Amino acid sequence: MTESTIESILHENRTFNPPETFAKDATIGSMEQYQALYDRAATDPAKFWEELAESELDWFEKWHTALDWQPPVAKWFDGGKLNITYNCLDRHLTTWRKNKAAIIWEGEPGDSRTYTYAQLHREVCKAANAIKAMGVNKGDRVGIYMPMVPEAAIAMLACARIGAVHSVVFGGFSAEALRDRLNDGEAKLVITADGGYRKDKTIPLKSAVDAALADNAAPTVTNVLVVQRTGQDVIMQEGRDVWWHDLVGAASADCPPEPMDSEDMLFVLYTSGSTGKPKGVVHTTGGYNLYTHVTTKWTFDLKDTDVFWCTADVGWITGHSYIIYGPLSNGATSLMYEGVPRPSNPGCFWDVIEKYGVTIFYTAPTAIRAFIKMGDDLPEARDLSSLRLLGTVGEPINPEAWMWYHTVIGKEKCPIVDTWWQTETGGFMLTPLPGATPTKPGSATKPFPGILADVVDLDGNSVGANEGGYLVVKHPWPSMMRTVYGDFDRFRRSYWEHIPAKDGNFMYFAGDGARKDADGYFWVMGRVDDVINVSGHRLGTMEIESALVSHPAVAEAAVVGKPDDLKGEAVVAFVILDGGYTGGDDLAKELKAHVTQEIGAIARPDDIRFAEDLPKTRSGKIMRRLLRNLASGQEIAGDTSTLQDRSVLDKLRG
Ligand code: 7RM
Repeated sequence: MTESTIESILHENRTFNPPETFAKDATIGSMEQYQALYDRAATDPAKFWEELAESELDWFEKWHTALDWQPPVAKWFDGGKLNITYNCLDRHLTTWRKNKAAIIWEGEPGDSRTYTYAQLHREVCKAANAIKAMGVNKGDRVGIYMPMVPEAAIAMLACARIGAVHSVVFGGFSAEALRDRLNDGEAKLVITADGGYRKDKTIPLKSAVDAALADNAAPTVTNVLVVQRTGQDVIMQEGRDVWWHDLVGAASADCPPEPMDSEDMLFVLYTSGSTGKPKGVVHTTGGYNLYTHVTTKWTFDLKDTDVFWCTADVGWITGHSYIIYGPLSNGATSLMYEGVPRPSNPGCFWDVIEKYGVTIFYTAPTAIRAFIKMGDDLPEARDLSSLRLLGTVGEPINPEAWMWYHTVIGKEKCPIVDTWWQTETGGFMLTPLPGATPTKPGSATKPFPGILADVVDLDGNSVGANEGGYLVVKHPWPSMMRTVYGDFDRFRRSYWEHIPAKDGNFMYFAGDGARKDADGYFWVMGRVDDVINVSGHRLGTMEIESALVSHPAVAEAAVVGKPDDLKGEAVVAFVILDGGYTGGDDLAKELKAHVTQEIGAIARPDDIRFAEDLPKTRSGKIMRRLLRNLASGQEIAGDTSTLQDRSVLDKLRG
């Protein structure tokens, strides 16, 4: 965050009450109701969730234990059997929702399709039978590397139908990043497309899969299932690659849902941490189904008439939880959009809202800031009167952007839900309930019922009002991650050992800094580890450093974030070259391209600074804090007494 953002958040004291008409029709329509619900849940969280599991989901067999908590291992609804696709599809077919739109897809260029619940069910069953025929069994992992087309959702649901574990890799990741994730998860099958549309161009996906699998570099993968999307030329490898339309097209539409144990793995999704390679975050079936269901229902105050649009890509957790599982479990209409705002079509989001009468719009602060730059004329030229609720996610929202969203898009009549959560949490942790919670621009307000969140110091003591500290959760919740795929010890170290247990409460350490104000409102300040947040995308500085060091010219690299008006943070890389290389524009360009090749365009450094040396402690640790000051052009702040060689700083300052 920029200094002016921090400044304005610290002094933000405007409050916006839920509009009366909104509160009147809301499921949770007052602060008293929220508080009563919160208090009841906090007294006995397991009982609270158990009652909801009973009333909100369909189970093939009931659980014997609501919560089994052996920190840090939580089992929710152990002994229960269900299938998330039964809750997302089958159960709606015996109601009027059978012919309701489940997914409305607005594609590029000018394509569109709608799937009713009955049609989606049929496509999922066919795809499930197709992947079964390719030898995928319950428990096997399937990589999904797709553009934003309905087949991406169908592929995920097809895996869940037969008990296979999906591992979606964002289509913007490179072949190298894809290969690492396929290998870590030991995927048997990859589902992809020939290509996808991105900003008036097509991106090759199948050829990236080919590159990832070349020379037997991902040996567990035996097949590739390919959706035809762009029609671009691809090479189909005999015996390995199969077209979706051939195999799924011919498959039977009869596929009973596999009865899954509540704690059976549903999916793996990779996310960046402060050390090492990305972590495979593991989510399981019952708890995740319940939590995404209930958070979607209450936070978006869902009605059967809603057209719900979450603008995330299905490659991120937001797409998993709030395009697919949460909305479909509720029988809602979920809109999926393949395009992105771009110079040739800056008003495309407002066109989509007008075209489909979107009622709930959920996007990221970075997008909102980009819209502000594009001017008010674009949204003002469209009819946005269908909107009744707005949401934001991914990074702290600066009060200016919040106010613009509130006035220009929401016309001062739509509540804004600022939802704080993570890949690891599966669903919203801090969020307003729109009919109840008065909002303050820049605050994610209060914990969702059943979530015991707090701000603590490193000893686990709650800090006072408006004092900064670490954001923690003190009681397990149904959709918490269960482990890091293949590395339970890393799970324990990353989330459970930073803060000691207090009064028998183990604390989940989120990696974010926060404060609570005198009203108990949470203000999330951003990461306290070496994770940076670029346009709402989470990147580990160490990943980018490893990518840089893998270039022959680079001896050492240190990556930090620098405040950026549009992206939240920009990537700045300090690079020390090997002897024989000299820094310059060409090499900087080459290194940026190298990072794009190794990870993907989202990790491309904005700024490469060649240096002779890096500021280090006497024990050899890079002092990133000083590099962050340098990168943002600030004065060096704080203690520099542990710095080994003070002249390094002067040289870097130039
Ligand atoms: C959903 C998602 C998680 C990190 C998290 C925060 C930041 C997300 C907000 C936010 C302030 C918010 N998953 N973050 N939402 N910060 N206010 N409403 O983004 O795993 O990719 O990232 O994102 O730092 O730790 S994620």
